[in-house]
Amino acid sequence: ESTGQSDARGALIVLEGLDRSGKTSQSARLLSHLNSLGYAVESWRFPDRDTAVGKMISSYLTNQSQLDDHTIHLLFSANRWEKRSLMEAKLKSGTSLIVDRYSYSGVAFSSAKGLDIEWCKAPEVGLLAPDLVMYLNIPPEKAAERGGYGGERYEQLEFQKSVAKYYEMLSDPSWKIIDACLPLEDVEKQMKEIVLDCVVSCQKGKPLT
Ligand code: DGP
Ligand code: NA
Ligand code: NA
Repeated sequence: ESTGQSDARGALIVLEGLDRSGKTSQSARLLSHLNSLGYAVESWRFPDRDTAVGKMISSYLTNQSQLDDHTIHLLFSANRWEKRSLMEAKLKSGTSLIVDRYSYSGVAFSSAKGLDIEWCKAPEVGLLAPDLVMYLNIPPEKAAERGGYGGERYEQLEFQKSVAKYYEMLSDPSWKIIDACLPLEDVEKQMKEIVLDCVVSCQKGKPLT
């Protein structure tokens, strides 16, 4: 594969799903797969807990601080905005990004708390649009059974059920819905094929939006 062309851009690939749907381990597998094929690729995740905003988010998620629902919503969004220019630079320079959670998490999790969905979407407008959204689909009960949750704020079955409903509302026909209950290797195989198609079409000049 010719991956060194300076005019070829990278693909913005987003993984979404409930907590414990397997996004994080699939991200790692996709990263090493694309790397092994010679593609420039990085794995990112939101929230990015390393920034100053990310530290506030992390403290909230681990119940070390309390914040108004609107406030934390805007912090999650700000955390995406603070990475936007770097994201654009990476994509333009030909690096593909596999991103574990993005705006859809922002809207689904906050709407699940009862915030107005349109209000939740507003601060996301102007972030880069993904080239591909893969949704790891798992019944909330199944996710909860997977070695239990880690104990962070949102990792509760009833809440995750509500998040799932909002994801369903947000999904559109362009999303690739992956059955996350299948064995890890089967999920991986499906995702690799979808991701490779996307990376190749972006290299061929699909415009960045
Ligand atoms: P993770 O690091 O992927 O486990 O995400 C931490 C938790 O935060 C997880 O329960 C999902 C939730 N989350 C991720 N992004 C957002 C967001 O933008 N807004 C809200 N309200 N929650 C989010
Ligand atoms: Na989590
Ligand atoms: Na968006």
